[in-house]
Amino acid sequence: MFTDELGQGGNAAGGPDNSAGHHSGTGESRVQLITPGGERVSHPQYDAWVRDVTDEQLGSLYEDMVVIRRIDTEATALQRQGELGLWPPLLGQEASQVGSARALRDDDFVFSSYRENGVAYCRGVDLADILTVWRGNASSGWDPYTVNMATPQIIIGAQTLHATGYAMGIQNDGADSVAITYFGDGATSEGDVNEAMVFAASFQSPVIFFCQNNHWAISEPVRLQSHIRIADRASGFGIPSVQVDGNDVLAVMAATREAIERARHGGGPTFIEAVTYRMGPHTTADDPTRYRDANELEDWAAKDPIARVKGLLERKGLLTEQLEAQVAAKADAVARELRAGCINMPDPQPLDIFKHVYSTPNSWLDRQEDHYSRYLASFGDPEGANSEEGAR
Ligand SMILES: Cc1ncc(C[n+]2csc(CCOP(=O)(O)OP(=O)(O)O)c2C)c(N)n1
Ligand SMILES: [Mg+2]
Repeated sequence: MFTDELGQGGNAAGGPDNSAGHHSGTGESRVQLITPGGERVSHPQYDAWVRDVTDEQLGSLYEDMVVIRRIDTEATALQRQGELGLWPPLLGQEASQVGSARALRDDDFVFSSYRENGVAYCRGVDLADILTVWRGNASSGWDPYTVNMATPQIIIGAQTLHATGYAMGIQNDGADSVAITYFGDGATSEGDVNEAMVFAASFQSPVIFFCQNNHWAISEPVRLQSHIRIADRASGFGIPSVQVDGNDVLAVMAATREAIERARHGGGPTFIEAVTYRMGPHTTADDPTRYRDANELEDWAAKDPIARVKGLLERKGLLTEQLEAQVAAKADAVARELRAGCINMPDPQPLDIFKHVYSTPNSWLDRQEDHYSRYLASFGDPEGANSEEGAR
């Protein structure tokens, strides 16, 4: 087992709350390369996977994380201002998303849940397209093949099956790309995720199971879902696994690169548990103060993923005024673009609901469209706004 090879000496990400009451069956350590205080600590196995990361690239990872946090803040504000129906914040999970997404090649394919808006940014998804669904303007936000990332899955865990199927396709094609699927701690209790792991292990498919253990599945704490570390669940399927400090962008990158390399060279699937924390509500419709302790939030604020990279840059003398200004300018520009893209998004027309249902003509759907269009016309809208012409 891969987990058995993990060194015992590495320090866990933080205080005892990190395990959220888990009873670790194996006592394996959590991979960490940057401490919460911003100190780079060496790791016998994982240092090698990020040795090539230059100072400039470290600055760029920092920029990504700041920008992603800004996207999240801006989208939350847009929801509060009535411009979005709902938003699922990723606050606190920036390192997990950036560290893993930046380890991918363009021809790798991502299958995510609704919370990986930071991954979408890294894949190059158009900013407004990230918001389309949350504004209620369309059933999905972008063409998956332009960025090699499927549109977010709301059905918990279903995307792990899609990723595994895609990975089996990669094998059939004889290609060396990989599929990566993102899901939460709660999703690991779903049948879909377990079935996906059975198939991935049986066929040794090139898929990475990337679990962001953010400690909560809405109001359900992770300790109720699993009495062992989530990473240890994978061994029951014969899938090598690793638990990393999910608030440590370098540790996440190192573990993801290792898993990708294994998958590219016929080594099959890997399960990564990135231990992080959902600092905000489940969605903007949720009030976490009703079910969780404020102390928990305070403990995790001390392990903030952005603060620790900033700390590392500072220790290395890389946190210059120029870098700070450049990062702030980028975050401002992205926030402006996101807001403008949201507010200027054309409203969908009633008949648009029939678009993108089938890729080929479908007589059954055409008939419904015809009925609906005649129904709309029956209102005799004088400006034609609801007529078929007006709708197109
Ligand atoms: C199959 C299914 N069951 C239930 C839900 C309702 N639901 C939405 S989010 C969620 C919790 C998911 O928690 P987790 O997997 O930890 O992901 P997180 O939201 O923490 O990122 C649930 C139960 C759903 N969307 N799909
Ligand atoms: Mg969760």
